[in-house]
Amino acid sequence: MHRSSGKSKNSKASHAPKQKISYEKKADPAISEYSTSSLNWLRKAEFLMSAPKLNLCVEDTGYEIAFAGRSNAGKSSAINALTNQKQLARASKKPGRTQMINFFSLGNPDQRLVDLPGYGYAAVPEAMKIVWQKELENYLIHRKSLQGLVLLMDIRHPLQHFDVMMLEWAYSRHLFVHVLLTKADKLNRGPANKALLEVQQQLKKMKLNFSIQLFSSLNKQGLEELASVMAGRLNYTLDKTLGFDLDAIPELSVDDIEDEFIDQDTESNLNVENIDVNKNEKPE
Ligand SMILES: Nc1nc2c(ncn2[C@@H]2O[C@H](COP(=O)(O)OP(=O)(O)OP(=O)(O)O)[C@@H](O)[C@H]2O)c(=O)[nH]1
Ligand SMILES: [Mg+2]
Repeated sequence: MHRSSGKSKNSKASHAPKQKISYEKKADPAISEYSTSSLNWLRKAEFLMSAPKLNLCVEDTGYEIAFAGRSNAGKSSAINALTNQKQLARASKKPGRTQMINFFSLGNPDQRLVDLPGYGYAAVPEAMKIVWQKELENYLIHRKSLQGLVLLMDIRHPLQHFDVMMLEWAYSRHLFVHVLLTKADKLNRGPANKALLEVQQQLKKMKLNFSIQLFSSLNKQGLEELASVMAGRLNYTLDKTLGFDLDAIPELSVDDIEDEFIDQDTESNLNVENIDVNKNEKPE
């Protein structure tokens, strides 16, 4: 509701011709039709299989996009938010939850999302870590259907050593990367935008011209943007026969938030390399 201007009836303004002013933000109809339709399509996601190693993965045909990032960055939660399914990918506040390469089909086995185990988590036994990292590396190097990566970084600790390695490696392999600064809900809007700008500038300095956005699985910030990127990269074409109402996605209840998003933020037990905690972080 808009407040009255407080001007008297006799002021000049009251004699001016009345203009109807719309305060509604105008969305770009082309973008929003594609992104809402993409979200609709992503909701068809179904679990295909989990593989402990490359030669046990689903057939290497079609297109797939893998969600990569440090342990606990929010990869599994992002897949669940994107597909609007609470437990499609297994998220957990315990770091190191995802230990296999998990495949999800999108209404067609030749269009897939992949949830990868996280890297940089030092609290798993060394021998196990070496096996995981080796399998992850094998997958990333040899998988022909891999189109690119969604690289997730906690907005409060972006561009850690392994992230930079991953970005440079993807660039050298001509894979696209779409960067998500996750858990954006942990910062207020100003500091979140500042962090986005800073990471953008650092990527530019490294001559890594990748797309980047803010994201929160908790409040679904950035969902439409991510859906459009995924759909575009997986060759999804708009199906005008499907209607989709973004408002029909159920809001998370307080209970859901408590169950799914009690992020212990595990800096203390994560034992990852040089975490740089942002001073602007919201209080827990
Ligand atoms: N506040 C907040 N918490 C989040 C968000 N996304 C994920 N979390 C929490 O962060 C923790 C880790 O989330 P996961 O999705 O399991 O992270 P992951 O990257 O898949 O972790 P690994 O499988 O160990 O590699 C969980 O406690 C989530 O509830 C978010 O957008 N906001
Ligand atoms: Mg996971």
